[in-house]
Amino acid sequence: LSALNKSAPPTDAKLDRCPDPPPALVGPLRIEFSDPVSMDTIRAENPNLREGGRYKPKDCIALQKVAIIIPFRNRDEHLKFWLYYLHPILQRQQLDYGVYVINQDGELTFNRAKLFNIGYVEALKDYDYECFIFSDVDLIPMDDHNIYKCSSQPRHLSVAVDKFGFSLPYTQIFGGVSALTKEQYLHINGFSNNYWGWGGEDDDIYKRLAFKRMFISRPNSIVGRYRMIVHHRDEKNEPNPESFNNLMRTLQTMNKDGANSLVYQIVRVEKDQLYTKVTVDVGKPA
Ligand code: UPG
Repeated sequence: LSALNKSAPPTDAKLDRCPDPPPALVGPLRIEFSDPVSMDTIRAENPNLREGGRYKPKDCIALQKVAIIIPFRNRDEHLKFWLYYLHPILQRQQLDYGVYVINQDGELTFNRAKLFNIGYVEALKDYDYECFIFSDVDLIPMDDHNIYKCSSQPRHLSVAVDKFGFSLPYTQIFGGVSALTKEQYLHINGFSNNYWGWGGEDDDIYKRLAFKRMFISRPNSIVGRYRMIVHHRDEKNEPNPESFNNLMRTLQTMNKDGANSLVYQIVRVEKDQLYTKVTVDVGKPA
């Protein structure tokens, strides 16, 4: 038994926690979208990833276990840039992380917030994640000091997007890229399942947080710079005509519309070296 013990690889228990801040960060990054990247290149450049887009540092225990949830449909070119830029950043940040692409099946109206709820549930089937980053597929951070982890308050990471002149369009904004711990997410009953089409679902999340007396933490507007990949409005993601009415009723509906009322069907789960893709049927507006 003692001989066996000697030859056993070191267990996590013998490792120290990773340093904070992570020592390998480089600061401002050059982000551009002119040359397409191939999946094979990205796989080759990230040999330390495990199946499903998983990583954890070898020499220390990560400060947090983080699931990154990306709502998705028909944005393969954007996803490639996201994977190309984010995987190296997340590894330098020494996170214990997994990437979950939640792909809405079919051609019916898109539902971003419901896809986030599904991502939360599906990621927890894999691992005991404690922090959830909810990220659009087309937003790339321009500084690796913008750490993809959670804070004691809900955190909004995409504070200075190039499309908005590198400044915050309004102070309550919580769309783009944001981070909630498991506790913060459950405290607001997750997100609404009832925002179909573009707009409003992110403001509904903000209202839920505010009603629960939480406030938004943010990096400064230098560290929080982002590039958005230029795109047109997608088909079947037209502005939601109900969003204003829904937003008037968040306080009345949030306890019964959210994590506790989520219904969906899994169509397929694919594990790639770079991500876990869960294709789901989210249904359609009632
Ligand atoms: N998405 C798809 N396929 C679609 C539609 C949307 O993958 O057909 C995903 C994708 O991740 C995208 C995100 O949904 O990044 C948001 O949709 P998009 O049309 O890109 O919205 P934008 O106007 O660029 O985004 C801003 C915010 C976003 C918020 C949205 C509506 O960045 O977080 O959800 O406005 O309020």
